[in-house]
Amino acid sequence: MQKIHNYINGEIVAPAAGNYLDNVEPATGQIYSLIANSDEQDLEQAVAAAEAAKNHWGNSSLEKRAEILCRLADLIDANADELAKAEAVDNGKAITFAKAVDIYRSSANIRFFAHAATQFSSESHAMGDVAINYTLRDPIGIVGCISPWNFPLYLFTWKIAPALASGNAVIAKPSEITPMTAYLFSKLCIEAGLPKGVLNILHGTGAAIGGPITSHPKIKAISFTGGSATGAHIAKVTAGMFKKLSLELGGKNPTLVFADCDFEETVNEVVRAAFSNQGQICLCGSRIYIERSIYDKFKAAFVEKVSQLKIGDPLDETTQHGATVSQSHMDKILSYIELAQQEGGTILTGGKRHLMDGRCKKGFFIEPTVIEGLDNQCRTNQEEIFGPICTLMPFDTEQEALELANGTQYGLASSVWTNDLKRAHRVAKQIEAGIVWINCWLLRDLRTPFGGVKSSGVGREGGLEAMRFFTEPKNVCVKY
Ligand code: TXE
Repeated sequence: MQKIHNYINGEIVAPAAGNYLDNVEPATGQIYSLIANSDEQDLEQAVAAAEAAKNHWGNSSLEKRAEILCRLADLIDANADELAKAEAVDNGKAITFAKAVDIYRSSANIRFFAHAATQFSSESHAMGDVAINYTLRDPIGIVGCISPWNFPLYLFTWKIAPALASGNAVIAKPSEITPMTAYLFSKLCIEAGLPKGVLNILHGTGAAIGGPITSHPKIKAISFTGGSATGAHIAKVTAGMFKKLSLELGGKNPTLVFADCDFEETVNEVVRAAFSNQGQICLCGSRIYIERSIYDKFKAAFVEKVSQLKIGDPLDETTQHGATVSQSHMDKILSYIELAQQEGGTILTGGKRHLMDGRCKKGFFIEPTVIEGLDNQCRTNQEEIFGPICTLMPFDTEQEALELANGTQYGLASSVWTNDLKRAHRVAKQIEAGIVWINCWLLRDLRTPFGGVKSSGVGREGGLEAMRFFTEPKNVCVKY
């Protein structure tokens, strides 16, 4: 059976202790590869390699770094079909989605930050004719990047690209649930001529290798995307070590539909916002608030559209809705459907595990599920489910819509659907979220700040925010 190995000091290597985890294909429920379950020994090797590589890489010319990173981006594009298939097998997502979103964005991330590095500049502050301050922004040294399973290569590259482009040596850990494309990517790093030790990829569980990465004294910054509970744990572990921390955590994102929206377009996009990637996107709009005067009309059109989503084998090009990522995640989502009914919710469509024939008969498929009749305070509307479930709720006034939208511990993303320009700006200003989309969803410009407020995280990724996170500012004051 294929083994997924680490990438340390420019080479693909087996884990020192020889421990492996099973890797399951979500669409079939079958083990199809084995994953290195790394530990401290592997980490020490990776840190030693990063230590040896960091100064040379950090002092190399921006053009050189950008050239290597662009070569890596080109290699992702050249291998897009293979990578998309690997992502669909490993994660359960539809292959057309994997290609159009995951793999497309992975190379875009790397190319974007390769160019960002060549354009990055630091500040200067003149003090009249007394002095001039200038700020140096040097690489931090060795940084850790820990990524989740919902966008395996996309979020992995979203972190390592700015870390590398700004001159750091990186220890990266992809999710143990979806390690395959990071493994394939390590081979592309060798092909692209990335210098040894500049990037080290360690596979394994959060407990076995994620924890040791976050607490290692030589790793000076941690960029993490994952669950809020894990983020809180990492914040605690790293607090006393004064590491730089960027945490992109969960969401329970509101979608506000006003009666004056473009109806058809809104229905289509709100379906996409709720169910893309089987609802397993931290940005998905899972609480949908609809102005009462169009509630029934919107509900009917929305439910019809959702019930038409084609569930199928992720490798089938016509599939729109693939498998959820694991048995345990599927069980968690199904338990929330049960809970929603106990809390008084009515299922309008979906509500069950979807059973298939043939290759996928043991797959982890869940029907796209729409629920109404719940209040805002119930657990279904407060907790991040991270699956193909959304709730519909009516509202009467803009003020009420805002109170409902802001009524959770999360504050990552939101979308507002209206043709009233003044209202759009007014609501955007008052929503407690790091990201507000007006009449769109997941329209991304990689230069913009990305991240959340409240329990959705600390810090921002994207553009200059990421370049600043991965560099250490030092002010130099020169008296004339
Ligand atoms: O995330 P974890 P899980 C949410 C979603 C999901 C829940 C749990 O609600 O149901 O989180 O998912 C590594 N020290 N999101 O369990 O555990 C882990 O190995 C260091 C939202 O998969 O947070 C993986 O690489 N690292 C989300 C990464 O952290 C640790 C995307 C994320 O895993 C660690 C995914 C530790 N102690 C889930 N424990 C989003 N914001 O997009 C685990 N890890």
